[in-house]
Parts: sequence; structure tokens; C-alpha cells
Amino acid sequence: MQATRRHVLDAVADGPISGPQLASRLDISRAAVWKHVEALRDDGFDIKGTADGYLLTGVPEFGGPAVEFGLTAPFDIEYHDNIDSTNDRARTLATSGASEVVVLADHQTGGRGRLDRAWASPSGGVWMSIVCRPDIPPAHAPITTLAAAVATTEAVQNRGVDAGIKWPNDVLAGPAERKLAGILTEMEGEADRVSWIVVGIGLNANIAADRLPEQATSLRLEVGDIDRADLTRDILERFDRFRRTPGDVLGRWEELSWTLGRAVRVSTPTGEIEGEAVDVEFPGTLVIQTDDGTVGVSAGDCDHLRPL
Ligand code: BT5
Repeated sequence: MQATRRHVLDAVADGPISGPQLASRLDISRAAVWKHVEALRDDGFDIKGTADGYLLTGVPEFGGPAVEFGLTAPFDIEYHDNIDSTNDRARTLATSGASEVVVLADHQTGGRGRLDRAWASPSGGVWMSIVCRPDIPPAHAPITTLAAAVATTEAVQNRGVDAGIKWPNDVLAGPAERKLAGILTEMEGEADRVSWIVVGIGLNANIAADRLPEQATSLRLEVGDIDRADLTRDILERFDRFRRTPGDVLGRWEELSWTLGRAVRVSTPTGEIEGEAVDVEFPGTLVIQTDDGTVGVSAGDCDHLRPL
């Protein structure tokens, strides 16, 4: 949201404030104040004209302005009711130089998982892709994905969900350990430096069971419908904090992990590894104790076998 419009919104949220007061506070004309108020109304904000001035009485349920209102992390939100894939759009923005932008959608028609698997993205979810340019070598990029998994897990736990992380970055929920969220990170870089990273987070929010694959769950199923704008802000603010303090990510990931200490089978491009998941090491390598010794795995699909 444009800076002046954001100031107008903040002021009417603390209102009532009259048009002339707003104009002088923001050093703009009264006509410009009126234009910003009208534009905010078009975005779904309920702004009443009372005898004492403008007053915010309602905010839109979801969308770009709804998320940006009160967001303390430095992201612009590009919202779509419908899009093929937020990651595809974010990649296009990233290759044309954008940064600190989040592409957010209510519904995706071509949502993607890892290895080009399909990702069900009906209306009611939180489907978003964060474009950023961290000053790190490409080999360290997995820590950014872990940060997103930690941020997402904390945010849903905060809303009463029994949630944990399955390595590398699935958020599971409930006693049946169903998949609530998945993360798809894509990047471009040179040998020593990342050029851009797109962190795609797909979170099943206010979605009924019959719109999701069998092994999936949603916030609606776990705790009931939630305020998606508030949740999106919460995830972005947590992600923003963790990317600034990457040293905190692994420890928090370990605390939230449902993989460590479990018997696992990990399918990697070079074969299957079975054993006990004993540790996770920077930037996200899973350490597995097998019958033949310890193995570190940096990528793959993990199945939790019986609890140890
Ligand atoms: C992932 O892949 O878990 C990453 C998913 C990332 C989706 C987000 S949404 C916003 C952004 N834009 C995109 O286009 N993508 C990202 P993976 O670990 O490969 O898991 C994929 C598997 O999860 C599928 O093969 C299904 O078995 C299952 N699945 C599909 N849709 C699901 C859903 N909505 N909830 C839970 N599981 C699902």
C-alpha cells in the first residue's frame, strides 16, 4: 500500500479525524484526503464520515490491503482472488528485480509442490510466495525454508493447533499427523551468492475436508475457521524475525520437530535411507542413525515410521 494511504488508514483507525486535520497532518490537500478515503473504501475498509470526522469501523476479511493493515514486516502484498501459482508469479517478479514482495491468493488453479507435484489450492487457503534477496550463499538457502516452516508452525500453534514439523518442511497437525501446510522454495543464484529466493507457503486454512487430499487437514478441521489476514500477518512477521536471526532457526526447528527421535524412511534421488532421525544440522541436513552408521541427508521425502 502506498505510504500516504497507509498513513490515512492509520489515522482513521485512531479516529475520528476530520478531513482538514488529516490534510494538515499529512501535508496533502483535502481533495487528496478524500481520494485516499474513497480508495480505501473501494479496498473494502469501512470508513464512516461522522460529525467528528472519519472513523474506521470495519476492515476487509482478506486480500492485500487487509494483510498490509497493521503489518510490521516490510513486505508489499500483491493479492489475487485467482492465480495459477503464486510461486510462478513471484518468480516473474523476482527475475524482473522485485524484492520484499509477497504474492498472495485465495485460490490457485496450478498450485505446485516439490518435484512438480500438484498442490490442491481451493478458495479459503493461504497461498503465498515471499520474494526476498538474502545475502547468503546458495548452499545456505535451506535455512530460509526452515525459517518459513518454523514461522508457520508457531503461528498455527498460537491459534490452538497441535502442530509440528516433519522434515524438511511439512507442517503436520493433530493426532493423525495430517499435512496442514507445505513449503516450496525456489531460487536463483551464482556460486557464492543467492540472487533471489521465492518461499512458497501453502496453508490449508478455512477449507472443508472434501476439497483436500485424504492425508491433508485444515485449520477449519482442527480448530475452526480463523481470520486469514491476521494469520498471514503473523506468519510474515515471524518469518521476517527469523530471517534476521538465522542462528535461532535450527534450535526452534528442533523444538517444533515431530521427526527427531523417530524412526524414518527418507527417499532421496540416490535411494532410500532408513533409521532413527537423531539431529538436524545447518543449513537443514537431517542426520539419520542407520544400522551402518550415521548418514546426513540434505533433500528427500521423509516418512515417519512407528514412534520409537
Ligand atoms: C509441498 O510439496 O508440500 C510444497 C507445497 C507448496 C504449495 C505452495 S502454495 C503457494 C505456493 N505456490 C505454489 O504453486 N506452491 C506454493 P510436496 O512436499 O511435494 O507435497 C506435495 C504433496 O502433498 C502432493 O503430492 C499431495 O500428496 C499432497 N498435497 C497436495 N495438496 C495438498 C494440500 N492442499 N494439503 C496437504 N497436502 C497436499
